Amino acid sequence: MKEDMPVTGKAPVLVTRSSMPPFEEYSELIKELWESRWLTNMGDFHQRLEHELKAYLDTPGLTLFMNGHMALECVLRAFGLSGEVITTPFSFASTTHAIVQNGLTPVFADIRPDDYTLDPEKIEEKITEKTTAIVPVHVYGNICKVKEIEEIAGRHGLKVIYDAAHAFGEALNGESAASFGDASMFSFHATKVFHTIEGGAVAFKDRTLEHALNGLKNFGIMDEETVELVGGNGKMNEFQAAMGLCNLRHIAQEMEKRKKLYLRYRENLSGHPGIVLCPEPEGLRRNYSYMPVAFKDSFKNRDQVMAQLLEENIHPRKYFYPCINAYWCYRDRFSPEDTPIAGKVSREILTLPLYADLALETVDEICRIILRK
Ligand code: T4K
Repeated sequence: MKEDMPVTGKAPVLVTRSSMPPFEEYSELIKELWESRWLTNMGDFHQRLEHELKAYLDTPGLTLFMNGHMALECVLRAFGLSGEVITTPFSFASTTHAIVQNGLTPVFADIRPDDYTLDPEKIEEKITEKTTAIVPVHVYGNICKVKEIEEIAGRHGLKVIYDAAHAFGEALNGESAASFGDASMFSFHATKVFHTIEGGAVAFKDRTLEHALNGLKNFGIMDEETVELVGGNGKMNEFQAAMGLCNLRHIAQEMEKRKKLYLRYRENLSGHPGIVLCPEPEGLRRNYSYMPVAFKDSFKNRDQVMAQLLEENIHPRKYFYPCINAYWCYRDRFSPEDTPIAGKVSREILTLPLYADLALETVDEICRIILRK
């Protein structure tokens, strides 16, 4: 959706801006498609990208999808889950919608107040005899308390499927974000640090999952005469895969550029009472995809900060407000009061502009506006 732009004469600064590979690189690659006429259905670029991403994400199994949401829907389906799934209300709509679209019941547990991920201490009290899985989110690239979550899951025989939409290329103590739990979904949407225009993937360790995921994304068709299961169409096409192959060549520089901006924000904003930045846990290799900042009323109300920035044609976003359990489409089904920390954070947080070609001076300007009385 395009934001309403105030007329200030200045070019708008949006929350993010897609990075593009050099035009010649992409056009050179897609030239092949005019010759082969093989545009989709797991073509050559699709296979190459799967292969390269397995290496980059250090995962034995990976299946590409047309977008992250479809990847999440399909992996939940592939595990044959039933009943209830414990998840976080502090995320993008996709996380819960994927659970509901599978005919499962989401059960919301509250989040941790510092890194906004699902709080392991709140999970156990939500487990019932109907619970079959936990779907935590590495929100803003903050890696969840994976050890604690997986220990609980192990004790109760639950699957753990991470929504790792924000965690591409991250690692914790040398372990890839793709290696946690039973499976992880990554989003390669145009707004992400690594993108395939639209796109996504499921990473997994158990190779038997590959068969189910490949079936689910292609109508359950296993060969020309065998339709093994009731699947849909979730295939990534060759133009998307080619974009991924190009962008992967530049991912290190992409993150390096973002890191400089991210650190500049931190330098400018840290140490101010009432401005809360995410913790930087030791051993976390970040991808610098988001710049979330929480504002306490003692400093300035979040909506006031937002209004001041909008006046200057700077467009941060309220990722993620409202919480999912307060969505209109889920009215009467859930009680947002059950997750008070998520509710509070969603009212305090703002995601500031961050993308590779943002100027350091613009970061400084954004911070000046924020710090203004
Ligand atoms: N789980 C989580 C935790 C997620 O955050 C997401 C997606 C998913 C699952 C699902 O993955 P996908 O199915 O999307 O792969 C955006 C993205 O569309 C969405 O992918 C992302 N999360 C979410 C956090 O942000 P919107 O509705 O805010 O997008 P939009 O159109 O308002 O764009 C935001 C800004 O991005 C614009 O101000 C400018 C910039 N932009 C946008 C587009 C479309 C570009 O620079 N290029 C573009 O092509 O959802």
